Amino acid sequence: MNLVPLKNEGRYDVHRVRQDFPIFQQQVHGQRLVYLDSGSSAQKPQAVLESLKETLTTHYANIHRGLYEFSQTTTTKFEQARQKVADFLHAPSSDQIVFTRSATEGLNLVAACWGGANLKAGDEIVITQLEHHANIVPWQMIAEKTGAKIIVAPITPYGDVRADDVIACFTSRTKIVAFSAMSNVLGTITPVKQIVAAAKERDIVTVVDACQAVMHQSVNVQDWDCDFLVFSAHKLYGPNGVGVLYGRTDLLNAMPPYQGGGDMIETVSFSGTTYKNAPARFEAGTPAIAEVIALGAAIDYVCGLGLDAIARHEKMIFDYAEEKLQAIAGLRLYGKAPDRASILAFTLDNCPSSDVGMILDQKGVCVRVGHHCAMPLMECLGVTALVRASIGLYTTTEDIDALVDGLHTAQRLLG
Ligand code: ALA
Repeated sequence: MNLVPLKNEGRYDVHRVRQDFPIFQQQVHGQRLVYLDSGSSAQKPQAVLESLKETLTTHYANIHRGLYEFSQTTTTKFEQARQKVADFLHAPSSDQIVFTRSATEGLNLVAACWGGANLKAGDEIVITQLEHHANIVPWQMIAEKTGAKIIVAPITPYGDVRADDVIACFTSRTKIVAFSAMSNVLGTITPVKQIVAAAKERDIVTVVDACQAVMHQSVNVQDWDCDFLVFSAHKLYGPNGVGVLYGRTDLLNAMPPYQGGGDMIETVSFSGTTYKNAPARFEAGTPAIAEVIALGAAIDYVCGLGLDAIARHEKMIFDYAEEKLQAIAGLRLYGKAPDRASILAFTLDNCPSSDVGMILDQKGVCVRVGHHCAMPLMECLGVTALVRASIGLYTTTEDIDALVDGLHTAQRLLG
């Protein structure tokens, strides 16, 4: 990750930032809320809640369909949100931004539409060993339909994805490579540019899962030069029910639609239907209107804080957490890739991870426990479950201290 070296100059006032998140006014089991599960879904700032309320209470109407003022206003705000997403990703055009139901739907869309139209028996799809199920299962489904094969690039024992190991999987039959820019389990940051550059030389289409990356680093699709990229709004401090698919214009417009319905057609008759170009081509039906507009508000919010300032803050918290966790006897941290961020996964010797999670909950500490939607990675690490603490822009050193305190309690009760 390209960051300005950490200097904690006090410009990022996390305690003030936390006041933007109403949820932190609450207690859990009579304890201060310690939210260390942002990798699963991030909390929402007031600006996002207000945006939802504003759309729904002051000008709500369906979009792209009404000539009346409310519909025009809502349509304008919806399309402004699309432009904000395009600017956020440094996409050349907002026409390359497709709103889906989730990042998962975006990956399914690419697998079904691009894969369905372009893959044939014997073709190869390259993924890596640390993918989330959402970047494994859609490829398995299209491989089954088309006769294509999945090739899995290995990770190192440190949980690192080396570009050379992915590139070594490329053959004359490789048609597409799909990989995560940042692991949701180990925090590993992958060498996106190197993998994409090598794929381009071989005419291999590239798909980047940026669900975790997007909340911790600046993402530039032109710099990465990827063909497709997905992320979800709810991890970027935005609402649920909205995913973003970025795609190369020529690829998007050559793909068949994902679903049929309103808004994606040019003309419909019983003798045949013609389709609009992207993004409408892939946006059949009424979308999550207020939620898309609120994603725009979430982007304004994180950009207002500053992506570099957030990343520097999170790095400070990550370093603090790593040092504190490493000092706990019997705690085993997973993932030692040289480039990683914001996520710490671990086990406690002789303490079942689910029990650890329940004890932490009693202390008001929210973490995710289990396979983290990455069973093949778990198998490769030789574990069935990990405890995962994930850091957000509101995480404090007090949160980490509470986690450490809870882990000592778990050891006392379970060990
Ligand atoms: N993908 C989310 C996670 O890692 C749900 O927790």
